[in-house]
Order: sequence, then structure tokens, then C-alpha cells
Amino acid sequence: MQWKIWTTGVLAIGLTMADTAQAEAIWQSVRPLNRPDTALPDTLTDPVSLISVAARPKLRPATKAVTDTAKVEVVASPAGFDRWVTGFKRRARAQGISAGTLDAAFRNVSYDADVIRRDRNQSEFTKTIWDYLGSAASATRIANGRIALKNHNSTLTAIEKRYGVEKEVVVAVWGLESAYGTFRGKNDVVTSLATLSFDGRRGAFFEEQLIAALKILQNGDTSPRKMTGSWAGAMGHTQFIPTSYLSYAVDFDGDGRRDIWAENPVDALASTAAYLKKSGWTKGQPWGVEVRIPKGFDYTLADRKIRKSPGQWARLGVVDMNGRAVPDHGRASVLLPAGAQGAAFLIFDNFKAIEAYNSADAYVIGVGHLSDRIKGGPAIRASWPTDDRALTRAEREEMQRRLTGKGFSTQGIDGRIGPKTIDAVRSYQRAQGIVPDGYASLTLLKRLR
Ligand SMILES: [Ca+2]
Repeated sequence: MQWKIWTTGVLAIGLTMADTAQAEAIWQSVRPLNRPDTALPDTLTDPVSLISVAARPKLRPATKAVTDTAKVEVVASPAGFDRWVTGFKRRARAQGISAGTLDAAFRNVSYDADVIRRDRNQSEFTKTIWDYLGSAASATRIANGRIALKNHNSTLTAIEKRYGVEKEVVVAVWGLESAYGTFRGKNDVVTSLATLSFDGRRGAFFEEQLIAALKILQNGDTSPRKMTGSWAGAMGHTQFIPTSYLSYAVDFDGDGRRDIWAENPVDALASTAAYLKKSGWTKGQPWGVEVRIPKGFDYTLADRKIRKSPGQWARLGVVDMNGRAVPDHGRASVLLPAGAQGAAFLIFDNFKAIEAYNSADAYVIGVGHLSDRIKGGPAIRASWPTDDRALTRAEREEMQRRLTGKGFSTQGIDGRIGPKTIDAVRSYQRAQGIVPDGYASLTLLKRLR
């Protein structure tokens, strides 16, 4: 968790190779700087109990045609890995990792070419917010969430009491991260992180994670053999990376170990609640509420920087789906994940707490909405602009070039639809006399052409 990504108007979501032997296609999470890619299956492998679809937003803006995939020769057993391990052990010793911890952790470690293959072959698809939410809050995932809630009710109730995070929210994170524990990853974490550190594509990040993993082993929370996770080192029921574990994991059952790897999810679920609490979660406050936007609304107000009380929004005509003012849970912003043509939400501070976990709008809405549905809440009622599709990376770059060329600078051409690009889109829309919702749609790109 705690990975940072930009938010996009059109959601980019990756589909990548399977993390488990059972599944071919998986959704991948948004994996920015501090969260490695973790793969989860998209197929139903356990029809009896749990869904396997772990819908995840994706950090990298992706392309539909899989053109972003880096084609890289993967060397099976590169010279230099052993030398790297020797050098790494020296650096680890300097950071307080004992020789005994290192010997135990590296006893069976060798370079894992498959990890690098997965890192390189992350075919990227672009998924719209509506397709993403269709998976994140599918009927199966909702049903399985209710089963999980029932099966672990006393534990979840105790966790909710201790941390002040609603059990449905904790369960929703669990549902998106590992399909309620079904897909936690079977890779040896030290092997994966050592391989990725040696590989060097994001070497500094992975070496930091590797050091953190060794600290966990040195603390005695688990053993090298039990420390398994995704191919990129995300561990346990709610897929903590090692540094997140060190910051947030808790020993809820009091056996002296913060065991997020066990079949029993109690420590993992409590750790998730602890993480959300430390990220500012307020019990009783919604993450967001679906709202209606009135005709003639000033869409420049649909901006994360603009926060008003629900009463103030109601006076501007922004009301819940029954036409009433949204209950006052503090200041809120209007979020339009698919622009003026899609669903609208008033989002509260709890939105930010989920963002600490994964900052993709789609992920946050996915967790929030899934939790609402598990609780018995309604489906999103607005229709989505389903004629639209997500832009490819090439198209996003083209949009940035064309906006900049017309005098609406996006301050760089990087294919990421961040705040600067959204501002440029709005300025262009205003100049064109069209709704300034800042939404980087295909329709807008066609107009730019
Ligand atoms: Ca424990």
C-alpha cells in the first residue's frame, strides 16, 4: 500500500500475467513508486466460496493495444547476481541486519528470471472507470464480501471497535487486494526482492523493500520459508509491501507475531484497519456519496481543491440521488471520475484515507463502493458514457502535445493525466465554450485534432 499514482480522468488499468498457476489473466493494481506490481487472477478459480477477481486500478496509463509492453530479453541466470548479493549483504549489515538473519534469508535464494519476465511483460490495457467498477463491485465480489463479513464477524467487530474503521471497509480492501485471501501470492519474498533489486529497473525502491523484509525476519514475525507474496513482494491478505508492514502491521491476536501471512486473516485485517486509521479515517463518515449535478452547474467547481459543506453544495443544486442535501460529514469536493457525462460524487476526507492505500481514483471508489454494497447500499445509479473508451498512452501524449501547441500548456508530455493536464483541458474547454469538466476524453482529443 501507500503507493502514489496520479489520478486520471479516464482510468488506466492494467491487465497482466497471472500471479498464480491457476489463472492466466489478472488485474493489476496501480503500482507507482512505492508499490510493486502484484498480480491477481481475473478468472473464477474457486466458484464455491470466493471470487478471484481482484480488480485493481493501474498506475501506469496503459494502452489498449498492449503497445506499452516493454520487450526485454530476460537473462536466465545473469553473471553478477552472486556478486550483487555479497555487496548487498554488506549494505544490509551496515543497516543493522545480522549475519544470522542474512544467512537464513538467503540460504535458498537465487536469481528468479520469472520475476523479471513478469516485471517486463506487464501488458497494459486501459480500462474505463465503469468497467473497473463492474469488476471491483461485481455481484460475486459483493456476495463473497458478505460471506467473509459473516465468517469473520466477531474478529472484524473487535477490529472495528479498536481502530474505528468500519468492518465493511476493511473487508472491501481485503476483497480488492486478494479476493478475500484467495490470491495472496506464493513467491518467496526475499528471492523476488533480491532479483528486482539486482535487476535495477527500480533498484533503489526494491532494495529498500528488501532491507525492510529482512528487518521483519529479524524481528521474528515470520520465517523466510513463510514469507511469501506476489512476485513483486506484496504480502498477505491485504498485500502489504515490507515498508508498509513495518509502519502499520499489528499483532491483533496477541500471539507475539504480526502474522499477515497466516491463513487466519486476523492480523492482516487489523493491520489494514490500523493503516486506514493512521491515514486519517473517521468512523461514520462516508468515503463519498453519489450526487446529482444540476443543469447549468459551474463545472470548474468539480475540483479536489474546492471543498464546501454539503449544505453549501445543496444550495448550488448538488444533492443526493433522492434530491436531498447530503448529510453533513464535513467539507467535501465534487468528483467526476468520467467527466460531466458520468456519475458524480461528493467525496469526504475518508476518500483521502483510502488514497493513502492506493491513490487511483478508481481504486478508492472501488473500495468505497464495494464497502457500501457489502453493507447493503445501492448500486451507482448514474449512467456512464459507455460510448467512450479510455485513451491509449499515445493518445494521451497526443492530447498533451495538441493542448500545449494550442497554448494550453500541460507542462510536459508524459502521457499522465495529472492535475496540470486536467487544468489545461479545462482551459481549452472554456475557450471552446464547452463544459469545463477537465475530462480527457476521446471526444475531446477528436476536437483537438
Ligand atoms: Ca499475531
